[in-house]
Amino acid sequence: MSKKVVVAVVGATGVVGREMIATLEARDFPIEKLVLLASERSVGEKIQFRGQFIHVEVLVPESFVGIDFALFSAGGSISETFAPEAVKRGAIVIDNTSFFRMHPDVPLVVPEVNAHALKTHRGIIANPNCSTAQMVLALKPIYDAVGIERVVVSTYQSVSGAGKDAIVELETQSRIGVSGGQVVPKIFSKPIAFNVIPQIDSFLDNGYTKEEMKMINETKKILGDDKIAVTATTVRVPVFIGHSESINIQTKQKITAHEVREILKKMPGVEVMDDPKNGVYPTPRDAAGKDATFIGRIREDLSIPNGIELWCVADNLRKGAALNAVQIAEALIAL
Ligand code: NAP
Ligand code: 3JM
Repeated sequence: MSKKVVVAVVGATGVVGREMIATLEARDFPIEKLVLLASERSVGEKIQFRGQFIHVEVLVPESFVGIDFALFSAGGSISETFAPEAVKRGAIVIDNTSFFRMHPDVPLVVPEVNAHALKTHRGIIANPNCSTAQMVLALKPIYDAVGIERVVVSTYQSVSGAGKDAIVELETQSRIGVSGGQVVPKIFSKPIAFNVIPQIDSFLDNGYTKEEMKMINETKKILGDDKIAVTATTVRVPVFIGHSESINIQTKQKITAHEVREILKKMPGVEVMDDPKNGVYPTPRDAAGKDATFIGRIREDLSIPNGIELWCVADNLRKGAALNAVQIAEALIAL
């Protein structure tokens, strides 16, 4: 990486945006200049990067003049309006929202899995949903080894996946909850403290939520195989950072738990934590603040001939969002 680039973070004051800034710094991304963009609400805010405070600017189309990479995480409607404006001005957009993910001209990329898809980009590259990103890391080596017929996933997703206001909601409701008061939900449809909510994003006519359909459709696109049957139930749990997933995989050919453990150990981005009798399996507290996707509880499904069960945990703000976006930018520079 010899050339230095100009980077804009759109949604810089959000939880994903702040994690992006920290990730760019931690990975020593070759930045010449960093531009921080958000709404009018953030005018006057300053965010530290490499020991200096950078003023947050209001997002306008002209913000993208002279930008090489624009990392978007300010919601789908902002990406819809401003990503084309950025591309028009010569920037490459790495979009964290669901807006462009299923567009046929937009590569949807987890670099360890399908970096090859980057070659066909036309200015916009999509970052998958947080729950998809960690799951495809677990699926890819199994898919390559023995093929996958069907995946059944249930998620246990932390509140940080719903943004900064959601983090405050869990904090507030937890305090009120222990003191016996009544809580009024705002961000989530029901109280989240001391509760579990089987709804992430809105419901569709088929009975699934949008989040569930994101996991189903994005998994097929990233693995490049429409024939894999995928079903998902996505659930919000009172955890601040770290999404967990119970993943059941029906493979085309038989594979043992031992073999799965061995191929996952070799998968870049994955760390196997699997010695349950000695208390070794990943939890969100193990994954928060880490780059790896952690996998444990690997076992053969007793109910079918070719089935594998596993438990997959990652920091949703890192591999689920900021880290994957920065890895995409790094892969583009290396192309
Ligand atoms: P957040 O903490 O609520 O932050 C939202 C960010 O968007 C803030 O910086 C906010 O700026 C900015 N924003 C909102 N409206 C804006 C506007 N009209 N103009 C300019 N900036 C605006 O949310 P988050 O968790 O960081 O998530 C942000 C987005 O990233 C989500 O909406 C989602 O699409 C995407 N996301 C993706 C993943 C993934 O898995 N890839 C995970 C989580 C989120 P102000 O502070 O000025 O309001
Ligand atoms: C994660 O458009 C919006 O309001 C954002 C909704 C959202 C998304 C999304 O659909 O882009 C919130 C949290 C995601 C995501 O990564 O899919």
